[in-house]
Amino acid sequence: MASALKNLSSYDEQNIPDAKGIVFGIVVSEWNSEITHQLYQGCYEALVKHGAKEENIHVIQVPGSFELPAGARMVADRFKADAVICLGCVIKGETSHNEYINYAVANSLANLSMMFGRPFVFGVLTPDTQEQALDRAGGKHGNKGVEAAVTAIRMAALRRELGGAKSKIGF
Ligand code: DLZ
Repeated sequence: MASALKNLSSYDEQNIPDAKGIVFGIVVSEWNSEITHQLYQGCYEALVKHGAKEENIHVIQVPGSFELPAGARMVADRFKADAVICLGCVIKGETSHNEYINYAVANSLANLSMMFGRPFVFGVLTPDTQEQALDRAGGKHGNKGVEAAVTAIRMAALRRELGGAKSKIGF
């Protein structure tokens, strides 16, 4: 299993594009806030570390992960965000509610990405236990908020690059 082997959030910091000039939206779910606030912290710090301006990072909170896509749409419309990062944590319970939420959020964010032609990043933890969540929110397996930030920067920069005259991208 991949998570047993490494910190899932490690990445080559030298190969991340400059985030200066990119407008970001971050949508944070209030459910399991002790986890999601850690994800947010990691995400925000990673964006700033790679050059994002604080005035270009727009943050809202929504009640639960199910509301992430609607919140993401609002942020995209209101702030003309180049990339929207959605942060949540859905912990498996006794019923299958987690599956309904996770599939709905994943599908909706994929649809938004296609509709808007810009990244709507799935930064939602889907653990079986609180411990697994903590491990991925600044614990031994890193911080998924950082991964989500890096993905948003890379995809927004790719879109920016494709708008230019280059004929080869990523080589
Ligand atoms: C209802 C619910 C449950 C049981 N569990 C979670 C969870 O683990 N993580 C999460 O982000 N949200 C949860 N929610 C709330 C739903 O996402 C949503 O806010 C409500 O169903 C209202 O639409």
